[in-house]
Amino acid sequence: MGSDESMWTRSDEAWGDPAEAIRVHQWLRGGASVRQPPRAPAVETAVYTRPSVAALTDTQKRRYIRAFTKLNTSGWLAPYIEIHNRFMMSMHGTMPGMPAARRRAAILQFLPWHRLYVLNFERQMRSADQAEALRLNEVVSDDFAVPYWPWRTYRAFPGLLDATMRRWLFDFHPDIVDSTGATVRTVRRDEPTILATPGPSTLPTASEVTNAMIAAGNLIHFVDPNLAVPGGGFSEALEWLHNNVHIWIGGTMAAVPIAPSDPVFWMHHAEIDRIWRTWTVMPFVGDAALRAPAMGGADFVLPGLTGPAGGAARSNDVLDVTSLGYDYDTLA
Ligand SMILES: [Cu+2]
Repeated sequence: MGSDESMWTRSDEAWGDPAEAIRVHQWLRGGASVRQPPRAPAVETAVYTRPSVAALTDTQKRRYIRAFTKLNTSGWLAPYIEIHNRFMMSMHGTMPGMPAARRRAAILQFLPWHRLYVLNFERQMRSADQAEALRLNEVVSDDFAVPYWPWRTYRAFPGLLDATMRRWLFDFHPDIVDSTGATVRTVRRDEPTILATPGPSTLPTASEVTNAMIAAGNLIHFVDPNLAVPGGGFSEALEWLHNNVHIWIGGTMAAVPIAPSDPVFWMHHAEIDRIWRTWTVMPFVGDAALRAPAMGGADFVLPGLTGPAGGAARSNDVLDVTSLGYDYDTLA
């Protein structure tokens, strides 16, 4: 995996070749039909709390590995990876060479699309967690939620700063299978870089995130009104910072079509989602439209995903996390 158009680029890199991006997009559009991920339960009555990776117990660490392994080996992870590959030009506004005409829609899709994506994954992981507990005659509470990796403060790969089981995730390099059960890759990372931190790093800082949220005491527009400056709106600025985390991990995480193969992907995206959630409740006065931009209206469909109540998914359906059945232990 190394073709440039599918690698995440850093926020300080130039845009790629538009013709190449269009070619990739067309190829994806014409590619093999994607298996729909199994539908998540339609209604959640509980609100699940996503914890920080810094607060995980050893038991929770083992349960994450176990559920991820179960999801992968049963072939249920494969459709998630495939969907991210297939629609990557629809829901990442910073893809190299994004055609100008598609850019605004892709920027608008980035946060809502990944919110629902992580939520569907989380529900599958919860089922896998319960299935494994049942198989092994264990009693565990039905409380699984994807942990978030707060890389602004936890400035290391998840686990490496912990007192116990420090390498629980670092030493986990699953062999990812496709929907037929054939192994298609082993998850890889740039381990020398990861182990060298603290040091020169593309991991975004807290002040970079703050700058993406607020300028001169006001919330930044969700999307820059005229799209003049790449990274000028909240969502796009956050997306660029998110790219830098992918690049810091390297290997599988740095390649857009396969990045969800790495179990750390989901913790990273939970943190991105938590930043969005935080931004929407920040106590700033101002234009409500800043926080809740036109998401293209009720028909703004999130491609490839099943909606929270089944059927097609729309951006407007995912703006309120508590109605989706989850929240975070802390907002920041
Ligand atoms: Cu993505």
